[in-house]
Amino acid sequence: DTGYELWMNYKPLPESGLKQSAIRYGSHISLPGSRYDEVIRKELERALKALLTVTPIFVQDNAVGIQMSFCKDKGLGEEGYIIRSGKKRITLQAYSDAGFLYGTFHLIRLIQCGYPLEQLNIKEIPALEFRMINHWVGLGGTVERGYAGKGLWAWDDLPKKIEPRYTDYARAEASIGINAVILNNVNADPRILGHDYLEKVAALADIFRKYHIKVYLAPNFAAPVKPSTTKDVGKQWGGVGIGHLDTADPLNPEVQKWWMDKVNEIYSLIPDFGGFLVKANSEGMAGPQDYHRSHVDGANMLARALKPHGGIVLWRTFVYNPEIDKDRMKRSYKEFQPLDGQFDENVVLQTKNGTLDFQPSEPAQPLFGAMRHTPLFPELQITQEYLGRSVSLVYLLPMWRKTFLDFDTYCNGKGSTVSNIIAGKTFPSRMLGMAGVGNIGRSRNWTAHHFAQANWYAFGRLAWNPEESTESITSDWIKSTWNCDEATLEVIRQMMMPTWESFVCAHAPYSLGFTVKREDHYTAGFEQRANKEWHVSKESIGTDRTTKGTNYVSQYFKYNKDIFNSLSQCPELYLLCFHNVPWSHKMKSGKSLREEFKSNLKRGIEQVDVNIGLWKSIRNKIDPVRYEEVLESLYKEQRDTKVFYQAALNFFSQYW
Ligand code: BDP
Repeated sequence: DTGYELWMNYKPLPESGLKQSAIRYGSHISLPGSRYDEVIRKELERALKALLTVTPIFVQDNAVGIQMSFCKDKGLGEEGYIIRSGKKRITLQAYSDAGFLYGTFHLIRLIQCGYPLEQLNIKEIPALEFRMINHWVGLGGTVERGYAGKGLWAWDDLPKKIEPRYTDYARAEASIGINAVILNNVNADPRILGHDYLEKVAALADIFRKYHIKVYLAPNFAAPVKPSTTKDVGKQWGGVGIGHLDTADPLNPEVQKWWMDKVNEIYSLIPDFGGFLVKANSEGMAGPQDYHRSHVDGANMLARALKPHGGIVLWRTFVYNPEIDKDRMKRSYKEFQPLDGQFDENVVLQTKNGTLDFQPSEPAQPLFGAMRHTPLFPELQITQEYLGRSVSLVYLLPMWRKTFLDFDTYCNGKGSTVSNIIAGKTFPSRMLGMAGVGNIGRSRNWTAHHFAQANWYAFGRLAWNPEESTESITSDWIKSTWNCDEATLEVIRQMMMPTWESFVCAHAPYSLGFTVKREDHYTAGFEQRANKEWHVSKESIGTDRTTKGTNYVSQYFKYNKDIFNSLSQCPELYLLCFHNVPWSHKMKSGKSLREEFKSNLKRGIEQVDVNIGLWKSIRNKIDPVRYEEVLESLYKEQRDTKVFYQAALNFFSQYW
């Protein structure tokens, strides 16, 4: 095994009653006559041959086996399905084509993970309609914040050369319910909209369509501008536009026409193109504010070009400006909240889970719950930019749950959790979705660290259902990636579950943001960051964001504002993000902050040590190649964590 198969690692199931019953069902299959029949047939053949050593016979109509057919239950929508079983037959029903694709992968998962098949009564409808992966791939092929090799798309070879890997990629995404991919970096090279690149994009779209995946692009807002006159627009690209205009002002009719024409061109090549993801007026990228226009002007202009074709605009809210706000955590809310209700109906605001910037731990972005008339899609970062790259084993699902999805915003009183809000349960929303910044590259096993596959998997399952239990997502991943052995399951679970917490203790204690070097976001950067990003002295540590400090707390609804504002009530996880705390402060453990901080710094090393021992204990259960590769990753993590620990200790000792 190399890890290439990901969680679709179909291996013969051990002999058992379950296997026998799966064989009975799996021997005869009737397909529904859907757009995805070909893909479904191939997947079932592949899975059942490997899992059950059965070559299924495909029949027209069957009284035994697996039967797929359309049903009239409109409520299932475009992607939902029902799986039911009786003694002789499993029926998979859907109202629309894609339901069969997702239902098939679900059924395979049940067989692969050893669930009993006799009494199935499953109804699945995705909670979110847009389940998206963002690829920060540049046109040169490198992936911004990617740690698994170059980007998947071999731009130079496209559209002529189609790699089999593109299909394998689409299959992997479909298997976890992803239905949208943004192909290029949000720090967008304008050339992505050139006709030559659009043809490459169209070639990928042709493959992804077979798996019910739509493609989107990240355009550069300054694209309409002539290459030569754009020097000041958009620092990141030196203002290299691809158009013929002198301006990208969204209210200029010529600019609007440029985008209309461009969008028409895109749809002539890709009729089901999804839309645009835009990073504007953020970290030097061009945007409407360069022309004294607002985010609304910019987003709506693009939305109007896409509207006739059914496309959408995902406008990012990741903005900060140290020149205006001393506390950069305040900017996004200040800039976007007042615009609620002004965006066109096909505009979504794509918003990072936390307020700062994908730190190991941070409180949820207060915009969630505060914008009732604008759809907000969370942007989670699957790639471990600040969480140990593809070196550290850090399982992100517990973080996504605890710091984000389960966070109760109190926007409609108790129970207004982020997961309820994003699923449209707290107040209605025109569009529901979730985006994840991918951790995938050309590395043989896709994510470099075998365990980083789990974060990709968990994201997909969460995007389908933000309330799916951590327990079932985790055990499904382990069983379908490694094996169904009880000891394997238990040991791997024990390895994964505490990793986020221990990583935070060792790298960003109590949500102290930015502890790594600016250059790499990986090695210890305390000297660089101290008393710039956060305060530290011999007396105290942390940033005062209370009403007496930067007053960031006031962006939260009252309940949370009061809790975060109070030193005694603030969850300790967020203590140093909200408060400047004396080293002598008594923690819940009874220890002083100084003592607890110090002993917590060691938790990173302790966790790796434990994980090495655990991993070795299942040596005979794991295939040799992956066993060795994981062990090697753990040793590298151990070395790097020790170096980080030493740097932290050296730095903080000056203040203790
Ligand atoms: C930061 C990354 C940077 C991204 C930016 C973003 O360091 O590479 O371009 O976020 O999300 O975390 O736009």
